[in-house]
Amino acid sequence: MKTQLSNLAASTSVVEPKPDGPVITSSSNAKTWSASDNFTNTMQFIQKQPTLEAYRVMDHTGTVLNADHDPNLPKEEVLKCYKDMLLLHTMDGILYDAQRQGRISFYMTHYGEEAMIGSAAALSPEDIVFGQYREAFMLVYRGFTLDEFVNQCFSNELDYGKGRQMPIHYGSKKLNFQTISSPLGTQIPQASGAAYALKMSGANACSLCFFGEGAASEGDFHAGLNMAATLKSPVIFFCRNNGFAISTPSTEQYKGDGIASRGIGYGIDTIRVDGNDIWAIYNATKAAREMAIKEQKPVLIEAMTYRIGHHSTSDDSTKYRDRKEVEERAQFDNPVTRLRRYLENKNWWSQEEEDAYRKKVRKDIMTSFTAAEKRKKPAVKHLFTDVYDELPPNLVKQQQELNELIKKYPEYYDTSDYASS
Ligand SMILES: Cc1ncc(C[n+]2csc(CCOP(=O)(O)OP(=O)(O)O)c2C)c(N)n1
Repeated sequence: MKTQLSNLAASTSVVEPKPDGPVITSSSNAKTWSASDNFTNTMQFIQKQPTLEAYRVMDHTGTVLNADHDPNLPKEEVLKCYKDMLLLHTMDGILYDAQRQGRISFYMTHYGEEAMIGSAAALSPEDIVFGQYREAFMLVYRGFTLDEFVNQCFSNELDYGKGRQMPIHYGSKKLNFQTISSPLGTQIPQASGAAYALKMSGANACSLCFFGEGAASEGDFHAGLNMAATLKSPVIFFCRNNGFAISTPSTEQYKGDGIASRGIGYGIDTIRVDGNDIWAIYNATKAAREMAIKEQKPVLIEAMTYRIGHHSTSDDSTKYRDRKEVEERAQFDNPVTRLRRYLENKNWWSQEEEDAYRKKVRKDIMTSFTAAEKRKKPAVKHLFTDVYDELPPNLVKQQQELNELIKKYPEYYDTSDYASS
């Protein structure tokens, strides 16, 4: 008995932090319950809390509902956001069609989610962004060039991934945008880890992690949120709730109050916003960034929107949802139109400017597109580079065999389209 008690004491003793280790401060209201806490003799199971409302600044006519919430950004900044939306929209159209013509292998559009660019405008360039795959708006805003976009989609010799990834797996060290990896949810604990590193280094920056409501069903979502909450790490978890995970509607994805209720469950400051309202997204992200950095803690934003496009070029959404529903959404609650009306209300934009800008970006994209399509594919040797610092013997052997085969059977292994180095 004596031994058992001393074991118990050992297992509950407080571990002193090592003097040279990181100082971790306890944060939340989670605590050990004691006799003085709240107890009741009423037996009650709680099934539902009131549904969280979505914060909105501007309605579908572009009218700001409460002037105090208008971020009142300068004209140039608002125009940048709008022009970036138009560029994204035009690029989506061209690259989607290019896949249909068999010129690139895959593509994903952002139709209906263009207002997310408000999150880009609210961040600082040093904030580290982790995307899921539908976040090219962040790169457009941060200055990823059209050449960089299309070189990646064509997997040509200038693609940073050297042709080893599918289209839309963009990444940019220069722009603090981590390369996309499509296994769902993997970016979430990574973003928590990056935020913890920022905290440890005392940086004046946060990480921001995008994911869909579908990806929030992955175990990584829970690990990532809990890690950030308990370690008080400056990360903004940004859920794009567009109503679908490919063909699975969100009604079949969860039974609770969306993703926001889960943030609260993890003790994370949470807000739900109108995901088609650029200013709601901008204000929420700006405030979240300030809280995350100043108070060193995670924040969760759930942006409610609607995926107007198909999931990807591998999907035909008319098989599982009503075409009319999609058309109505596109027509009556379109984030691009909303911002355009805001601009028109201020007399900052005209039909002539719209026509001229659309024409210009189409031409610019086509110029990059034509050049990228003509480029060689990455050198064959890149099948073997970048994983190991020094190639292990089995890969050295495979590379030799491949080179011999290419030499022996040039009619089957035509490498003239591939760069030589
Ligand atoms: C671990 C894993 N499981 C399944 C898939 C296949 N998959 C790709 S996208 C997707 C749906 C994701 O939906 P959501 O997170 O809501 O993002 P959205 O596409 O709507 O933007 C699924 C199931 C995957 N890529 N990774």
